Amino acid sequence: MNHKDTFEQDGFVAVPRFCDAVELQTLDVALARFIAERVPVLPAEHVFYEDKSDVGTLKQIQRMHEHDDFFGEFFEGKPKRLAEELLGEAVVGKNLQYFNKPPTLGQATPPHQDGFYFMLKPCRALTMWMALDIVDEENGCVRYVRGSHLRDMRPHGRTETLGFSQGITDFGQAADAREEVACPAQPGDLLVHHALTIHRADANASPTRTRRALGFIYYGKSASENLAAHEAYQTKLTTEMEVAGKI
Ligand SMILES: O=C(O)CCC(=O)C(=O)O
Repeated sequence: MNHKDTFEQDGFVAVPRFCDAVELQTLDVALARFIAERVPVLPAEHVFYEDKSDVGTLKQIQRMHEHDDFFGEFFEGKPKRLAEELLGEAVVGKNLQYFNKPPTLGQATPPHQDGFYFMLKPCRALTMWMALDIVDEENGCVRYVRGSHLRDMRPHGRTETLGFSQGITDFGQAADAREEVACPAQPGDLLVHHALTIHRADANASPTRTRRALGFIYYGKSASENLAAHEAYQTKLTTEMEVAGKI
């Protein structure tokens, strides 16, 4: 089956070796530079730490494409072309994110559907997730519920997880367990999921290994955003995170 057919049938597709060793090396250098030079001056709501008093616990960076030309150009390049092929329409790049789960500290990613955060009609969007480290069951690989994008949006509620503020409140139904697929990945391997596909990840149980990845979000041109609701939610969330001392 080609990537588009697998994506449409399962709601996710794995693309091994999407980036080769040379591209990964370039991305790693750019990422190290970004963390050293840009992160210290980014708005607090774009950078999350497991422990904000310890810069070694960096767990998420938002909107990297807006803050750096290298990542801006990468975002408009080959991941975007693949997004257009998989969605079958022109797309708009919305977010380039960095994810890490530091050893022993990296928290679980609650089960969720990205579309719940995106607030789109129709819900035509996808997320790509590319491993920068070896990612397996021990350090918290991504897990998808196969075929869940063909069913409805599930109810979500507030979580305490910084960076993943909403989780499915009735997760754990028989089909969730039966259809869940763990997706270990090597550096450079790409996973792509539909915005309605349920996914989650365990905490990083490794005492030594990081679990770093880049995320790319693209919306189909046919999807309309409820911008007012989205901005209102982001503002409320930022206030809550500040009050809780998390950012
Ligand atoms: O890195 C993770 O654990 C999950 C990332 C994720 O949920 C996403 O990119 O939509």
